[in-house]
Amino acid sequence: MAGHVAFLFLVIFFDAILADEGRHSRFEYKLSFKGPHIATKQGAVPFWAHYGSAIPSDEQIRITPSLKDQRGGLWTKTISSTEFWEVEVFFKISGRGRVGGDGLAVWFTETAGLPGPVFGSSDKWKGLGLFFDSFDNDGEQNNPYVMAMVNDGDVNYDHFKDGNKQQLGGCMRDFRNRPYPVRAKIRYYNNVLTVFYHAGMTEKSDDYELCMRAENVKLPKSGYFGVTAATGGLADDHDVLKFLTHSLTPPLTEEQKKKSINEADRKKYEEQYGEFSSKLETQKEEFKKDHPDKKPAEEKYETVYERDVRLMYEAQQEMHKIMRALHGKTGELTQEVNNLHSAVSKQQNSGGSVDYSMRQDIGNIVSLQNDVHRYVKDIASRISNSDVKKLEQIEQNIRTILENVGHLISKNQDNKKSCPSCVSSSYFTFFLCTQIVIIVGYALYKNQQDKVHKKFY
Ligand SMILES: [Ca+2]
Ligand SMILES: [Ca+2]
Repeated sequence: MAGHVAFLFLVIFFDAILADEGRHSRFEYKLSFKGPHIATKQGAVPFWAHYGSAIPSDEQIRITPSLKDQRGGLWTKTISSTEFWEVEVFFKISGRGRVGGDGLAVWFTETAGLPGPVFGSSDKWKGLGLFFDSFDNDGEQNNPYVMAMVNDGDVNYDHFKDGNKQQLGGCMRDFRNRPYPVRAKIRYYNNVLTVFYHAGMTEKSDDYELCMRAENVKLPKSGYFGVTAATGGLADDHDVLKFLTHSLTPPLTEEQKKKSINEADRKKYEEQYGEFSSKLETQKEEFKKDHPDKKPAEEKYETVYERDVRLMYEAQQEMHKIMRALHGKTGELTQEVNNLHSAVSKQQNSGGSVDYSMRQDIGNIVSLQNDVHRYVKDIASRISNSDVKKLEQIEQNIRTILENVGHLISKNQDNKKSCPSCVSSSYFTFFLCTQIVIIVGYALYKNQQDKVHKKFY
């Protein structure tokens, strides 16, 4: 007996060393669930599919209620392609009777199980089943019992003998009606299968004890995790509160270790990420159910923040474009006006008849052009002032320019014969109109940008 105990301690000791020094573990959120908010409003568990009597709720999934002949189950939708892994399951089996039934099973199988006779799942599975068998079918007074069984897909579970000749290993523990959730930690690493058991008498995470250990175990390299339960003539509530899966890979090299962030932080972030993903998935499913005709939110909508940033960016881009165009066009316009002016002066010097009022008009246009230019510069340099007054002034100037241009054009046409070197009136009008459009456009964008600025600050 003492030797046996010593052996157990040795096993636990070496396992602890392995846990500390060896494996690299990664949380797999698509193969896990935990509360709060396990279920969506419609009663689905993100990344998991359930069947039979299973009813997901906020904090747990009731795989069977304490009613006769119930079967229920919950399986991952995603296939796990990691060869080695560790699963921690938190559950409660409770019933009013001194004896309960039938029990609960945790699975890792090549294909997801269907409703069936083995603790709520199909027989002849390919992979591992860990059974929490409440009812003593063979009358050996060795139940409740925790038992691991590996099946290659050909064997029928011997329900009437509690599979006692089929087990890979196990331990006799009473897991019914415990004050806290009972836990099982199943580790499959380098073809060694280890099951640790937490009796649910405390909430301490380190109260695990070794239940069974087997070497040279061959499980499918990829498969589905599941948890199922069944009741018979006797019935218990079978509730699962958490299912946490980690993939296990060989330890990191020194170089990989240097690159990776602190292990504890990483685990924490992974689990947080898993929770967020799960929550997001829940919300997406709820949204889909509530709005069956609409596309997923992220395709169609942007957040308020994203929209504001986009508006600001677009407004600034447009402003830059307009400012560049304005700059270029103002230069061209000034050049044209100067040309016109010099043409008129030339004509005057050469003794040609010059309409005095026409020159006055041109002088007016130049002065107004300068006014407009000044206002634009002023607006550009001041962000917070109200632009309404200035816009009105600009508008007034533009009207005056248009009137003057009208006069100029008619006079220019009258003088066309005596002024062959003058700039064509339509060309000149084009430049003026372009400038007007640019100024108005700029002013509008300026206002828009101010609004966006005010929203932020
Ligand atoms: Ca049994
Ligand atoms: Ca038995």
